[in-house]
Amino acid sequence: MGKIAFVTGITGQDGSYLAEFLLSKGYEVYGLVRRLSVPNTRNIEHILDKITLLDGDLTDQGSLIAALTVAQPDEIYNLAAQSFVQTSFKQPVLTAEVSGVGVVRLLEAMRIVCPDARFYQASTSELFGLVKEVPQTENTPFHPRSPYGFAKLMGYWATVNYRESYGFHASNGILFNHESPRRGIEFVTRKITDGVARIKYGLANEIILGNLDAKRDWGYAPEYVEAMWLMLQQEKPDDYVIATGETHTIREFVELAFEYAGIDNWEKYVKTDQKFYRPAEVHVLCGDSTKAHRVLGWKPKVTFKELVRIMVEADLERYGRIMQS
Ligand code: NAP
Ligand code: G4F
Repeated sequence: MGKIAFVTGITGQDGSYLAEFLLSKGYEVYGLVRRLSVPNTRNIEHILDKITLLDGDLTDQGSLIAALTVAQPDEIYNLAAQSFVQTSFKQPVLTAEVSGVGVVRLLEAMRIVCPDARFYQASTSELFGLVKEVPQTENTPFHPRSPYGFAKLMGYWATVNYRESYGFHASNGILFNHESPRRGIEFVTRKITDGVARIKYGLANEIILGNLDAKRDWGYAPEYVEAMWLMLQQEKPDDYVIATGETHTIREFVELAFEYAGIDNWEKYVKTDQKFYRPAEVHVLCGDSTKAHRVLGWKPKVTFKELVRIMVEADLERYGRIMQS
């Protein structure tokens, strides 16, 4: 019989790719979804008949216990979060409730319902924040720079503590930025590729951004969800950095995106506005995933240039279809 997986955040970028991946491995997949006034199942529309959705919210303890009781999973992937750093400055308490205390609620539900399941926590390179060294490894000290960062710090340590206190098979994936055509439109990469496609089709004449000098280590999301699964296949739980080891500025991403869309003089179209700057910036992220390569056999394949091309082409195609209809 196939294994059973329970995925929170299944409607998001990573949750949807992970669900596809687990189905391809023969898993029975349950996904936690919260009630929204307008349902948001766009990313999982194509697999809705193959998965089971359960109602619940990371802010509601009882719903997590009830969902796990129904699913009885072998593996739990906690991908749900208030995941947008900019919003976390405006809604710090909500972010702490969902992305921090929410992890504790899910671990408690697991302790009550299925303590022998394996647990994955979606930790983040935002933990490194004001970085103490470049590149960052599993041993680099943390210094989060946002409510999102300090909420995720709680989730990270909750995961380590349930492992140490109760012998849980609980692992943290410290994932650096990873993108795809399913990336939310408010994140900088997708905002750029969506904006470039609009400009190409004459639907817009500018993109307004914030800090173009920040540097990120950007990988391709479908490859990163495989690393999550690999962590839970190990005999022992542990924490792993997942990254490409390359870092690029937002400006470089912009330049390439315009180039792939065949639009010259990107400076003509890109403006900046203070409202997209953050009260505290994470200036540079660059990860060293040597441990993941050594233990999990995981290595990224899609390069920075390929990633930009994939995202630009997807948005051009999408607007092409809209314009034809
Ligand atoms: P995403 O696209 O923003 O998806 C977030 C998911 O969380 C959505 O399914 C959302 O549901 C759900 N969610 C939000 N609040 C919730 C709540 N109160 N209860 C239950 N579900 C809730 O994020 P992603 O990019 O896939 O990232 C997945 C996880 O990895 C997140 O935890 C993120 O913080 C972390 N992470 C991401 C990256 C990255 O570069 N993508 C890097 C490191 C870590 P709705 O559809 O209902 O909004
Ligand atoms: O795309 P971003 O919003 O992603 P950020 O803040 O790095 O967070 C993402 O990656 C984390 C992993 O490191 C995840 F944990 C987190 O959940 C999320 O997925 O911003 C990237 C950079 C920042 O330095 C920001 O200041 O782009 C800069 N930026 C410049 N102009 C902008 C913009 N960011 C956004 N969102 N919008 C802009 O107009």
